[in-house]
Amino acid sequence: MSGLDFRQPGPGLLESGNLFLLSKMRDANLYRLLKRRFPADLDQPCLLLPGSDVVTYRTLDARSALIAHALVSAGCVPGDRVAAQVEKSATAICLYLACLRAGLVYLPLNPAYQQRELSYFLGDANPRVVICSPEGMDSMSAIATPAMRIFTLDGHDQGSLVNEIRSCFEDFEPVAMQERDLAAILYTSGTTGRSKGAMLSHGNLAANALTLVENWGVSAADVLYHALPIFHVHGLFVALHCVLLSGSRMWFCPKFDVAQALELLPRSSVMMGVPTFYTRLLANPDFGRKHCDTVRVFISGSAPLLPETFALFESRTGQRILERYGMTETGMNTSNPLFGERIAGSVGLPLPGVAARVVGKDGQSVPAGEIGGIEVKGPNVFNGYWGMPEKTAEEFTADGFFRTGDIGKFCPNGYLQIVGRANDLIITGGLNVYPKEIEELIDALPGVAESAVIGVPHPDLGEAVTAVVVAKPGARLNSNGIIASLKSQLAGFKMPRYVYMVADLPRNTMGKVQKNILRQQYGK
Ligand code: MLC
Ligand code: AMP
Repeated sequence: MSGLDFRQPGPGLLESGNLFLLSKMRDANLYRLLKRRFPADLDQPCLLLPGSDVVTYRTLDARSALIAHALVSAGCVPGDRVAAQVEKSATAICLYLACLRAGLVYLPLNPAYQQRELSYFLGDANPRVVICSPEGMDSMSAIATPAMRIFTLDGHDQGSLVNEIRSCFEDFEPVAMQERDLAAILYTSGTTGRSKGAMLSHGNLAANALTLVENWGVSAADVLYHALPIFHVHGLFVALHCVLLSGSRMWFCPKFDVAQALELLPRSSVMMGVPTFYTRLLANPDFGRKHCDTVRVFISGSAPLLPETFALFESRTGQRILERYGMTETGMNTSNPLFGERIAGSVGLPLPGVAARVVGKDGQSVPAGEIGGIEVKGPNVFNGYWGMPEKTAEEFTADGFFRTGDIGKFCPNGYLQIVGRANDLIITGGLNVYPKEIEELIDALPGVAESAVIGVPHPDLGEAVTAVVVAKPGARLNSNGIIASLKSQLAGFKMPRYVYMVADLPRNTMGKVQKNILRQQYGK
């Protein structure tokens, strides 16, 4: 690999009109599209596992076929959901590809979720098959229904799922899909405390992936540094699809680790990360140009990248981070350009095929410079929320735009800037947390009168979950006790990092808690 010049941008992989061709394709199964873009020589590596092995395109193709057969043998038929709460591994990627091939709906779940959280997802999505870690088997069996088959898979490609596939065939003809047929359901936290399953179709994923490969010039010469989790849009769709669609390869790392990043970046050409990846790199005094010489583009998203981080990164490395904006429901919507000005604090221009507008309270577009709600429309925008037709209808305008819940403005040069969010969403280390879910759990603890959960600025995570709690008269409560009581009920990333006990919460004349005052008070 050392002979490759990674800095050369790849040629545009799409001729204009390809999206039109995509819409005319009789079979919209995403796997069929991906496979067509695999290298002609299937023995080319796709996943580079640091310190050990490589996984070739041929292996991905064969292993995903085997798993597809196993899932079908387990009783899955097209449209069935397959839930996976598994560590990041090559087999987990094959499992996702197997679902695409068999027309099954992939439902990835954060391994940090606790039984209470999982129980909701299984109840809501009613998967036909559930795959969990061997350690999670007992807990999963306790909440699964008798109709659900459970398999195990660990982070080292072992488990009952792997045992199940040994006797099957190494080919599997992708099931014919329409563009609107579901490929995946990804749960996003909801303002009411109830998570919503975003239904993403084969057409949504294909359209967004084709656009990104072209826009970011991803080519077979690229090597992506992949340290993101694979249960979210960023790591599973944006990063993986860019690699598979360009026939390139990636360092496939279990998680983000600065020491490993310093070792692998000089052998990479693209990095995709949440802002915490960048602040952690910058916190290492050794990090600098020598680690970035081969990298042609650093991409950031999922949470706001502070202009200070952008500037510091440029002064240390000479590279201007390319920030883009997306969400679970839409995939990627806007991006700073590969060629042209990348502006700090801006999420760039609408991607080709994506219409974005900023609207005022009356729903009408506002002129550049004015702040309003961001709405988007395009082939990337999801089908709706699983089992929630009313909620889906509420989030779309009459002319088909999706209300993102983000607040922003267009600058006169056409670049979009995000200035806030319409709701109380907290983004911590690129993961979303809605306060309501945590407030409900805290309020249910004995001795708690009420609580308010807010995000406060945090140098590493962007925002840190913070709880402000009022005890009932006479109750003896302390922050450690509250944290201990929440631990078994909440995924670690949702746990409050700080808990403050107060006599009462600030309220406005309507009686509503003034979270802005709390943010000012505790955000220092
Ligand atoms: C882990 N922890 C977190 C956390 N991640 N706490 C707050 N916020 C987070 N994001 C907690 C754990 O519970 C644990 O707590 C402790 O931190 C150490 O856990 P860890 O697993 O070792 O953490 P670490 O490896 O440091 O992970 C931090 C991270 C990771 C920021 C590198 O969370 C990450 O990779 N985030 C990326 C998320 C992502 O891909 N988002 C994309 C969403 S898609 P304790 O108490 O047990 O010690 C999207 C659309 C778009 O938004 O536009 O892309
Ligand atoms: P998720 O629901 O996890 O997909 O998170 C989507 C949300 O992340 C968006 O609605 C935005 O609020 C936020 N987000 C994603 N990318 C950016 C970005 N570049 N800048 C600011 N916020 C972002």
